Amino acid sequence: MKINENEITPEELFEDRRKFLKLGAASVVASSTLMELMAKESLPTPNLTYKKDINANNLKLNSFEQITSYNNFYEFTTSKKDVKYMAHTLKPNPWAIEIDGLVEKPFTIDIKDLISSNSLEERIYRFRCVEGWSMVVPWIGFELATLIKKCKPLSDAKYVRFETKYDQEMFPDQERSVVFANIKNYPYVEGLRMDEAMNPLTLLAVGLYGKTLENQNGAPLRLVVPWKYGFKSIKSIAKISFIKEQPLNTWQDIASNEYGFYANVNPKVDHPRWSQARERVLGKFLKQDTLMFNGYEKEVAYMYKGMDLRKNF
Ligand SMILES: Nc1nc2c(c(=O)[nH]1)N[C@H]1C(S)=C(S)[C@@H](COP(=O)(O)O)O[C@H]1N2
Ligand SMILES: [Mo]
Repeated sequence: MKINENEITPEELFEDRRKFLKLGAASVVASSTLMELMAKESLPTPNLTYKKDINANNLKLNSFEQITSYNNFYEFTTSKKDVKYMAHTLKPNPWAIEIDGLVEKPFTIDIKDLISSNSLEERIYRFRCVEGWSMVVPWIGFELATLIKKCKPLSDAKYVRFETKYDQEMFPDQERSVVFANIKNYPYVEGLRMDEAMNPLTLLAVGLYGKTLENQNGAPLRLVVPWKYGFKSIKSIAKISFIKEQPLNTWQDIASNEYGFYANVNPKVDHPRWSQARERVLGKFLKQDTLMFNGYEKEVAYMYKGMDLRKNF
């Protein structure tokens, strides 16, 4: 079995690379078993009641350890491995979520009440970061559409805008702005077109693996849009606004030539600096092909009919 150098998992994905290499090239075939052993760990104690996903696509879940130890959360650091050690400054309880903009009546709801007023379900989704890594996550949450209906948006509300909480005590980089060179880039902002927001796949997640979200994954409330690159899935949401015009999302604001508003996973449209044709699942040795709309073409392609996906990246 011949392995191409760029197909080998980067060092940071290995807890003990040297031990791994000592086993030699002959053990490459056995390595997937080894990787599974390395990734195996105890599951968290569940504290949420939810309806299970039947996992119709038979997706292979990443481990709790993997999902909670390799994170993008720039309010803390760009080091994916360090987020979990820094995220203790985030205090997800109590946590107010403000609903405003073009709605019948703006309101604020605490996360506890939001959770208890919705029936939760598990959604096992593929998750693809624009950087080329991916994972499969058993999220717990409810459809964004159910919240939107309760918000009673007015007819000229065409987009939904999300904001991460702004609190320099909880999110160190909001004060230091080491990660984003400009302090004005905070709070992190994301947005969806109304039909995307109402799509049954679009989830507001409050947990994973049966337990309320770890801080590093965006406690207590984060968006999950499985057919879009991971940066659309904004963490630690404190504000949801209904608006008329397409919002400027943080990454588009920082580099509009590299990150657009739509950010639909598309193996045929490369990032200006790298290919999007393939991806590496966390913990896997070999890369795999990236699927159109991340494998959710059947459920979402109709929303983009007639749109130039190269221009609307
Ligand atoms: N507020 C906020 N949300 C964010 C980010 C961030 O830096 N800040 N990173 C995004 C990116 S690039 C990815 S890939 C996912 C990572 O989610 P995870 O750490 O739960 O895997 O969160 C997204 N949501
Ligand atoms: Mo990402």
